[in-house]
Amino acid sequence: MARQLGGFADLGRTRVMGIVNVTPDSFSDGGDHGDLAGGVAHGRQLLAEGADLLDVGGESTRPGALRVSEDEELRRVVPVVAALVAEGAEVSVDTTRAAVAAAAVEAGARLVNDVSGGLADPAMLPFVAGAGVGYVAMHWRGHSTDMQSRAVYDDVVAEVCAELAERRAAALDAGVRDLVLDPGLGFAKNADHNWALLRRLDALVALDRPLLVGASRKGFLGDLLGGRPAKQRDAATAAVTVLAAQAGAWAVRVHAVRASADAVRVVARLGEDSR
Ligand code: PMM
Repeated sequence: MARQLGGFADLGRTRVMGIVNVTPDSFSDGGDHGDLAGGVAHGRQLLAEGADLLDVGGESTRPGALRVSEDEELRRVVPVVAALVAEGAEVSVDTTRAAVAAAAVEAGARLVNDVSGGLADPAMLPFVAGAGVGYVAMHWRGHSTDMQSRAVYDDVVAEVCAELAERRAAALDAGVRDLVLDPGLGFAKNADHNWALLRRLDALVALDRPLLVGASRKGFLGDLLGGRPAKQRDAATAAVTVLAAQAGAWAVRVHAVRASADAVRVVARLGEDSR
């Protein structure tokens, strides 16, 4: 099982990636920390809760969200990345733009988290290959403005795996070495699609790259819980973390770190006695 990623220490368990959304319109944090000081303070709090890695993003990808300009994305993301790196954090940048990835890597980010898997910006894969940083390729069928119209599958598990295998080939052909794959829960997927993918995490792990799972506070958990608002979906998120860790995921991407940090330790401890 390809659970480790070059350039990142083997923690002997699934990593917890804490989300630092530096956006005024993020669906789940309502822009509580949409500025530099707020973003940095939030990152610090997530580190204190046990985050292994902080994912800094400046463009909301919630369904229907409008795109922000590259300048605005740079303005939001780069100072927060630089400040958190200066505090010793391991940082990834959540962006589909090569120029933003480049500025964030320059500021010390070690992983590029691209929800488009290299499809949004043709300069992305060559940049990552040249920079020698890690790369997350997520399953994606188009920008958030109209992605839900693309949530059409005959067999969602087979199609997501096949499309991810294409992105894997494109990334490796471009020279990307340290590649993580992600099924992209909620991206051109309805709730049934998300559950089908979570039921078959083994098929995603079988793609033979480290796996990242991002279920945190997503709408399908709210649907399950009778329409509960985003910030009240963290226990369900931690339950998904258990499933992901048991499947051997490299990392989970979450808003509320502590519960998932505890959960990945429970799963790791359980695995120790069965070796
Ligand atoms: N989900 C969101 C944003 N970025 N990145 C990866 N790799 N995987 C995801 O599932 C993912 C992502 C949307 O969630 P947010 O708006 O709460 O950050």
